[in-house]
Formats: sequence, structure tokens, C-alpha cells
Amino acid sequence: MQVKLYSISVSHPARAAGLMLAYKGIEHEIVDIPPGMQRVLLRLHGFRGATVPAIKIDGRRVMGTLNISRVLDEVQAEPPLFPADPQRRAAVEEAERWGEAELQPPPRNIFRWAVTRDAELRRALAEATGMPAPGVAAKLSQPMGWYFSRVVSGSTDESIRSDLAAMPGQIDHVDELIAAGVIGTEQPNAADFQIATSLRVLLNFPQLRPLIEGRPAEELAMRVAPRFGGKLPIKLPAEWVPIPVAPVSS
Ligand SMILES: N[C@@H](CCC(=O)N[C@@H](CS)C(=O)NCC(=O)O)C(=O)O
Repeated sequence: MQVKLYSISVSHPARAAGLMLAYKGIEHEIVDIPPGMQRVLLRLHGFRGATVPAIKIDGRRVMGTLNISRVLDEVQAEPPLFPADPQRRAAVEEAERWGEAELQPPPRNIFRWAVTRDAELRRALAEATGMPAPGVAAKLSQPMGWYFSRVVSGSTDESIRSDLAAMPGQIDHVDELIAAGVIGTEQPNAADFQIATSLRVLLNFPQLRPLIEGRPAEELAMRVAPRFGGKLPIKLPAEWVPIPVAPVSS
């Protein structure tokens, strides 16, 4: 099997796809796309959409984490990413859908919002992704950051505040899914990869880390995606950041 993963090093859904390939032991080549270039480069590689992750498996093109998890089970059944039992499968599919639709966007929205406002962060990102002349890249990437934040993600100060306000409830939901045994079991499933990679990015944001630290959600993120970048000095207005509350035990 010939597999190529089109990825951006800082993209959490792309990391989810890479981890699912690795879990199945499927050898693959990584095509590392510079941040912001995915729209152009994916078209050049024959994809119709504009987002990473995208994969080519023996010439077949598949885009998006939800499609990728299913196709990986189709081309190689073991180890499975979805349980065989229909009821358990439905629960995992619902958790994966929730992870993709609800938990995946906030870290991306917050990251893009911060990038448009913070030259130091853009420079740190240019250095981390190995761009030549990071100082120049930091200046040039501001309009591109604005485009992705405002036009693609539709982010405003209000939407970022509302992403942040929803976060404690989302982390509670992750802990509930773990307690119910839908995710967080010994054998990771598609929802584990989807959810853990989003949590892992949030753990890299110093102001948001305390919302997850010490909780089952943190254990999941660190077990499923132990290595994923480092501390990202994203600065959010302190009054926007939710105060961590210990979850009520039932
Ligand atoms: N939700 C989809 C899309 C992922 C996505 O939005 N990827 C971002 C990088 S984290 C991207 O490539 N965005 C480019 C764009 O929206 O133009 C998935 O799970 O595959």
C-alpha cells in the first residue's frame, strides 16, 4: 500500500490522521505543507477541498478526519478504529462527530485569532515551522493570518469569547465520555484520536492548560498524543479565560 499524508505540522486534525495511520502500523510518507499554503498545494496535488489532513492511498484521494478514519478501517481492518458492536460503534461515531464539529474548531479559532494580533507569536511559529527569515515571515504572514481568522474561521472577539465560555462544558463532556467508556479505553478508537489531539493543543496554551490539567481529559490527551509541539505563548485577555472549576463527582 502506498500512502501519503498531506499535513501541516501544527494542525491537530492532521496529527489525528497521522496517529491513526501509526496506530494501524501503516507506513506513510508525510507531505509537510507550510501553514497557509494548503489551499493552493492540495489543489496542485489533485484534491478538490482545501483542508488538511488529506491522504492518498494507492492513488485514491481522501480528505477530512471523519472520512480518513473510515477509509483506514476499510483498507486495513486491524486494529480497528470503530468497535464491531453496533451500539458501541454508534456511541464512538457520535463522540467522533462531536469532537470534529464542536471541540476541533476552538483551538484553531483561538490560534488564528492570536496570530493576527501578535507579531511575537507569528515569529515563534515561523521559527517552529522552519520558515526561512522568520522575522520577515512574521511580518508577511499577518494579512494571511487575518484572512484565515476573519474570513475562513469567521472569528471575532465575541466568537472567541463564546468559544472560551463553552470550554469548561466541553471538557466536562470529554470526562463524561471517558467515564462512560466511549473513549479513553485501552484500545484507542477514532473518537479518541479526534478528541485527544484537540485537547493536546489546548494543553499547549498556557492560560487554558489549567482547565484540563489533573483531569481524565489530560491523561487521555497525553497518552494518545504524547508529543505535539510545545508551549505556545498565546495571550488572551485574562477576563475572557474561564476559571477552572473542579468537576462535580456523581
Ligand atoms: N474538520 C476537518 C477540517 C480540518 C481543518 O479545518 N484543517 C485546517 C488546519 S487545522 C485547514 O487546513 N484549514 C484550511 C482552510 O480552512 O482553508 C477535518 O477534521 O479534517
